[in-house]
Amino acid sequence: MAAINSVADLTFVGDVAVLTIGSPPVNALSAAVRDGLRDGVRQAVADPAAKAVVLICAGRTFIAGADIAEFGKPPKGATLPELQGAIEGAVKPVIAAIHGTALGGGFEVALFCHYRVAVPSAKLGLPEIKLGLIPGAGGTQRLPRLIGPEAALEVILSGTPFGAEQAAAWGVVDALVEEGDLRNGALAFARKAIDEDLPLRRVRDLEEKIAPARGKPEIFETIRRANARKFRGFEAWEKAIDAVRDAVEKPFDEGMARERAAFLALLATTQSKAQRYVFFAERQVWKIADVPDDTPTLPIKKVGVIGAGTMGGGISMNFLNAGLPVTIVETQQAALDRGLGVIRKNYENTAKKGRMTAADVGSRMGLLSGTLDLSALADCDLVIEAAFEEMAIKKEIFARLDAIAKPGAILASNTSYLDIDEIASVTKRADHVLGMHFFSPANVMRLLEVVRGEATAKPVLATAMQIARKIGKVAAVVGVCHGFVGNRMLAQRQREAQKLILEGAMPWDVDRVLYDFGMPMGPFAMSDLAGLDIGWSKENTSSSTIREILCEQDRRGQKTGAGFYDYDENRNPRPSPIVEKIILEFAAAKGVNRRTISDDEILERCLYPMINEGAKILEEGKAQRASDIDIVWINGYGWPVYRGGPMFYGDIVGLDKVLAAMRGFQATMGDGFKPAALLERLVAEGKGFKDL
Ligand code: 3H9
Repeated sequence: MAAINSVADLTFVGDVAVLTIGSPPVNALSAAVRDGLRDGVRQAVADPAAKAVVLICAGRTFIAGADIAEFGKPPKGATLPELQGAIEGAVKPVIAAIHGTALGGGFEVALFCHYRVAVPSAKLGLPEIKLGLIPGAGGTQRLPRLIGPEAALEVILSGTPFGAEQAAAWGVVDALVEEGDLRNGALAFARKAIDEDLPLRRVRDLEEKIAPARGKPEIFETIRRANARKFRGFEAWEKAIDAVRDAVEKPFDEGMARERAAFLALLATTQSKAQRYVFFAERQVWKIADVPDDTPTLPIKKVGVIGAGTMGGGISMNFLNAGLPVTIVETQQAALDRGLGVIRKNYENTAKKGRMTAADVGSRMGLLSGTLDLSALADCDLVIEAAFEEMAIKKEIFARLDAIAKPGAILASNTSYLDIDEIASVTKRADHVLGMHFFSPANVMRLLEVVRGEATAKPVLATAMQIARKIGKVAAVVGVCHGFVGNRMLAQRQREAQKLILEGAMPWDVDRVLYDFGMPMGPFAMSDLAGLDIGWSKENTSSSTIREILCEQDRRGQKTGAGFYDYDENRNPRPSPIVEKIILEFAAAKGVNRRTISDDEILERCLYPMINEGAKILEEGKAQRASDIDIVWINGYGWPVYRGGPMFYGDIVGLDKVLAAMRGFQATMGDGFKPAALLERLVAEGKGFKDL
């Protein structure tokens, strides 16, 4: 075995040279890997003893892409064109041997090769779009030549990997080899290439799959139209379509040059920077400073859920989907029946859409049981309480639960606001109590806030994180405070939104500004969807807010056909003259002198107080890192990923600008806008949240 460099080795098996890349954890295409590939292939090709070259990776995967951490830094090492020249231009067959995930630049390197073999479990794909990029090493030019432009754009625009079997069916992979025996399978293929004198098949030269699309711009127009909604606000996707159209219409080298230029331009955008930041943030969020990865966890084999309402039902579905038995407890038979019925209906609807089989519905429902008897939870390892949001009720439940649940069972509350420590105080196992705050609809939304109580034991916290991963959530550890991270910051935005419509804006103005910013909907559309009557009652209403007045007029949101907006029978919102009148009269009665409010002010008033609150959350230690807060907002509230989250956005705007605006608001509107000490400090030091 000869070392090419620190990550590449060249060995011989008879007349086949085997170039092995070993750069854990995922063999990303760093400068060292690029050097090793270029020099290794060159050396093998120059060696008269080699008749073919196998390119294979050590560890868990083939090259999983460019090294994302290298982006934006000065270029080092072999360039991709050099690498491409060495491999594609080799005068001996080069065969990629693929296991794990051949993604992005890794897949593109495999496409430089003359042949590809893979084990059936391997996955291939071009996920660059998820980083706000397009493939930059020929992916947009070579893949269409193998599978046609439409299928290539499906791969590129979805960013979702496809399996080796599909790859083989498409001819992207030339042979599937036995699972666990990749090296021998690849050697056998090399043997065949040598013995049968297989031609050096260069993907760049293939014509058959792209020729039929030539001179048919409508193909790309259709794809553009079909994707416009999904990609609202994103920049990269149209560049991907352009690049694939170039693959069809332009000579290969010109298409390559244009792809490269588009890739580099996207690399410099704030969007891509934000999406790459989120990539690492999503991985960081799992790490808890004082809870090492090897902290023991508790086995969770059976789950109890208290409450069969919307939340309890959604929460239960997560565990059923992961194959864990769930017992739901309710206080009334009717409520229990309704809750179980909704879960079944949800599954049946999924089955109707073809996303699940009838057998799947049966097996999931088979894991579910319902009861009115709390003591049925005695053998559960984890119980999640999703009862009414009132401290007295929660305390009563936890006291009873503590007496029933087996020793060592974890007791979690799905509270959105309440003090977990106070809830834990009524139990004799405060160390086994924490918050697991799901977001509605709980079976769909990816976010889970794991609320760490004063006394929560480390293995309990580690177990909650582990189970969150198992049910496919993104979990962020947060501290005990009113509304935790997400709702605490949301409250800032909601308060300002309400004030803005008194001062001069209309609900649809505020919503439009936030929608255009990239949020899925604005605060008033969101209120209408959730229902304006949450926490409202006919008995206690006093016309003291616009929301109360709307409820009094039975404008309680979408469900009553009217709220801040009027709705047609398809639930399409329209600005409401009635609401406009209500707002104007209410403002007049309050003596408010309405004024014109600019879109900029709406945005700043809604977002800067959130950023400021995020800074307070950080200084109080209620979140571990600014990027955790961003993960909460992206996964729980639909903050556009291309804006990186509120804290990232604060850094992009400039914290000095945020601070100056907060000071201005404070001077005119009071201490609700008092800047966080952390914000003051960071600005004084010329730093951003990224430097914490
Ligand atoms: C590209 O290729 C552009 C080209 O077209 C053009 C070039 C000119 N770089 O996810 P995991 C780290 S764009 C740097 O926990 P898993 C990751 O941060 C790239 N680091 O493991 C983590 O570090 P830590 C296109 C990377 O088994 C550790 O590896 N490629 C990269 O759940 C383990 O990762 C992609 O977008 C990277 N490319 O999943 C693929 N990848 O332990 C991105 C991973 O310190 N990667 N790390 O937290 C993935 O999708 C998943 O990591 C993968 C493994 C499926 C590979």
